[in-house]
Amino acid sequence: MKTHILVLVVVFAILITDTAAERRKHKKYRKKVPPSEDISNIEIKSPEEVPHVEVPSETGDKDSLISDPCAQVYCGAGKICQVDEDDEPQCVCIPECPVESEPRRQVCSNMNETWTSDCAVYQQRCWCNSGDARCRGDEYKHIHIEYYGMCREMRECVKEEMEDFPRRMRDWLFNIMRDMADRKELTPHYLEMEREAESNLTRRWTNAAIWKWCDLDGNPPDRSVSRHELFPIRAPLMALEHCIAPFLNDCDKDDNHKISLEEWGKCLELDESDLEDRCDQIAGQ
Ligand SMILES: *[C@@H]1O[C@H](CO)[C@@H](O)[C@H](O)[C@H]1NC(C)=O
Ligand SMILES: *[C@@H]1O[C@H](CO)[C@@H](O)[C@H](O)[C@H]1NC(C)=O
Ligand SMILES: [Ca+2]
Ligand SMILES: [Ca+2]
Repeated sequence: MKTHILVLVVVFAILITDTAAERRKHKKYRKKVPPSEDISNIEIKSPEEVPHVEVPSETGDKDSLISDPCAQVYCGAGKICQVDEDDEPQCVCIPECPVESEPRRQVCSNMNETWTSDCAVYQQRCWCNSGDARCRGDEYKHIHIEYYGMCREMRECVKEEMEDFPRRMRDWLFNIMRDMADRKELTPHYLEMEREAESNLTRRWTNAAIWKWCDLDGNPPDRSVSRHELFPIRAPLMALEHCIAPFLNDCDKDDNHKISLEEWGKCLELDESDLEDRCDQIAGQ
């Protein structure tokens, strides 16, 4: 969640410098980093998929609050903040998505339709949820990104691949954790867990697994990872790893649409006795 905070801080900084120049134009959405080609480099965050809450943040600069009512408002995916006639901030659907000619920017929706960009998907969802005539149909109220890139025929995950997948996933999680430690992107708490993972082989996979589970459980941090919260690992990996979807579906053994730490440990084939909730309370905010 540190990354989210970081992103917000950056966006905020940009906005403050922006407002002077562009007083009437309040663009608030972030560009997504294009998905990387190599699984070991995939780095994962999805501010866009955060539930569409409109949160006026409490902290911040009084001056910009006066000059720009939108400065404190975070509109969800597919929306931007605009000031209405009464000078009140309003979240409205993004009027225009950037024109994307790059095929890399394409995304495949849950309805197996290719869209030009993630912005276009969230814009469509916003239109449908606000009764806009450009909505293509009721079913688009719940449209979301299934994976990055154009829609394609997904190769089936065969039994042998599935059997090997937990090991590859554990490896991958540890490598991301290590990379983030190298780049000093972990909180002190998780950095310590990473050190422990480096020095104690029995803690290697478990610490990485616990860390990622805590990291995913952000919205809300209720010690269980919902389908929605899985998006940051699911969508970028789908295009590269055709086993990720069946793997994640399998994790939810009791089929309650949430993954507990115990379920997460089981599907990564970790020893239950090594798994304990060690989430960093501070990072989970
Ligand atoms: C999704 O669309 C792609 C490309 O149009 C097609 O090849 C594939 O079979 C479709 N997948 C499903 C599950 O319908
Ligand atoms: C490594 O971790 C295991 C499991 O937590 C623990 O029992 C063991 O004492 C640790 N070994 C060392 C050398 O710290
Ligand atoms: Ca959660
Ligand atoms: Ca479950």
